[in-house]
Amino acid sequence: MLIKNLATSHVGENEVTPERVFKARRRFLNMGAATIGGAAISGIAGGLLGALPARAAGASLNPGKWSGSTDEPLTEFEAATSYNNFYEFGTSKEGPRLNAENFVTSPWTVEIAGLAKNTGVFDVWDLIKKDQLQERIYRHRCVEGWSMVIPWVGVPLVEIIKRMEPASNAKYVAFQTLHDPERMPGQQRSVLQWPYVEGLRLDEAMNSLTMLAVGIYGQELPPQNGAPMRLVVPWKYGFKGIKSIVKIEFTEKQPPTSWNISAPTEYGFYSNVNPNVSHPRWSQAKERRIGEFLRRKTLMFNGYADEVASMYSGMDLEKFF
Ligand SMILES: Nc1nc2c(c(=O)[nH]1)N[C@H]1C(S)=C(S)[C@@H](COP(=O)(O)O)O[C@H]1N2
Ligand SMILES: [Mo]
Repeated sequence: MLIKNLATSHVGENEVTPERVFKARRRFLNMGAATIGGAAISGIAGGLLGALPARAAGASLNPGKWSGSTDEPLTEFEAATSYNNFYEFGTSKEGPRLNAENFVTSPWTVEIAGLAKNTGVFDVWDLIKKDQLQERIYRHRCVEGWSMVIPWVGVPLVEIIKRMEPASNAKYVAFQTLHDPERMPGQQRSVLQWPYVEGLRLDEAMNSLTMLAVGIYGQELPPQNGAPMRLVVPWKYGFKGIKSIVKIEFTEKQPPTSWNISAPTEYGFYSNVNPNVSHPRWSQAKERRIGEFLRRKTLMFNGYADEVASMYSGMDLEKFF
């Protein structure tokens, strides 16, 4: 019953028209910003923020550059921060920005638990050092069929994992979002089992592309994007990118994941972007880049096959979807 309702609420992008996003795109083009280089990002973000009344800009960050960024045009800041999935703050795309506006994310602690040497409770800004941040521009694709290009700011998860010294029997990493229905009103409804949980195999977590992000567009994450810290796994569907993380645990067994719990025939543990394996209710062959009108072909592993395909060699990706 619950699963049925849920399954219908997570619809393919072809069934919705993100009209406000296209409007935002036109405004953006009117600003005459045709190309955006890494250096111009904060200026652009500042300009777009200026167009948004009554919203304070997040604290700015000073990330170092990273050579692997895609050079595709960035999604507009406004679209990336107003067209979100974050069920803790409502199931619509606009809900998270409106309902998370006053979500307080400071102070914030993260528990590191399970099969590792250096477990404990850390302040998020002890875990993630502000002078070690990197900016990485990644493609971001939702299973619903839309995609974006986002300049994330954060650190490779592998650096944190190495500091924690996982035990030899640690095979997976489990992640958990804050559970606090007072502060996250969406948790007062059973649209998902709370708290939101996700997981990666240890080698996936330690792949150099996997990031813990604390910012976008040169500033701290807005609440709707998962402040203060969220996961970014660019070759997987967006739902693996768990937001507002309070716990990271090293485990021996494969951990449960929220979307798999809610609709196991639709969402598997791996959730790799795979144009050859359809979602049961719609094809994954194409996607709509937010801000563009024509769909484009979805790339295997979201275009990151060179970096990640070897982790899945010998696996039947229709079975391990
Ligand atoms: N805690 C939590 N994390 C979450 C979600 C959620 O509902 N709750 N939604 C996921 C989904 S379906 C997507 S597509 C991405 C969206 O990230 P964005 O809003 O920054 O684009 O967040 C993921 N992380
Ligand atoms: Mo998603």
